[in-house]
Amino acid sequence: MKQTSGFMMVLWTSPLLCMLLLTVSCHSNPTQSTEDLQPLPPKEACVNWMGGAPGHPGYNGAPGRDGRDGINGEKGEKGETGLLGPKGDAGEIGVPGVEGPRGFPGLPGKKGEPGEPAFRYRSAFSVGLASRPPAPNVPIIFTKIFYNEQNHYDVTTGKFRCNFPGLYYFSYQLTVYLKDVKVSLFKKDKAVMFTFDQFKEQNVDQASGSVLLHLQAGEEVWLQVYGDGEHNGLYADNVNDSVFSGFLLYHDADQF
Ligand SMILES: [Ca+2]
Repeated sequence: MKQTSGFMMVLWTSPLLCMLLLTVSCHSNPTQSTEDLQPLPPKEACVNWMGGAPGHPGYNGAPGRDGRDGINGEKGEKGETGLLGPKGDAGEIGVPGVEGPRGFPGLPGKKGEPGEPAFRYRSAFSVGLASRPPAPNVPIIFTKIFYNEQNHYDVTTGKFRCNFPGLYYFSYQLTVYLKDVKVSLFKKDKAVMFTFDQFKEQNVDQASGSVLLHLQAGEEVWLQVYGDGEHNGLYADNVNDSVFSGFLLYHDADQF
């Protein structure tokens, strides 16, 4: 072993000598057996050789392979806070919340458009006695006009003429003076209502009556003295009136 090491040292320090040695003495013959290939001990092979000058240092070998990974080091200190990331996607719609308290009243709205008139069909009159005494058995003519806007009462005939079929209200308030009064209310040439008031001496009396009548268009209503002609004590002056009135209460179209 020691000899081998010495021999290797000589080979290392003297490449030229080794080359010679291998060429002259140590190269095997192709015909020799495996045992014959064993190199001769350097002491015997190179005993008579003169030592040469030391060779130059060899070149550095190729870098070795990377070593194994080392053991993990200790955990470092916590780093600084990173930058804010991008905004995430919108979440799902949540469950509706509890109903809130009642709010304050709002401002009043705008004024609406005018509606239809409450009375689309108008018919009314109120007239008074202006000349006396009235003639018996003919319509009493009232020429003092309190109201007759639609002219449905004819001051020349003393008759009210129905223009709108429906229910009408008629009334009269008469002053009785000097004679008895017998009046009847006519509808379409037939007396439907009667009033009789007896006059007393040194007195002024009143007679009145009212009625609801359904009229067809064109039918007429008026007051008339009935009897033998001695019962026309209807009276009127500047402080006493005898008034005949009537108006449409319900039009037939408004009954439904
Ligand atoms: Ca009387």
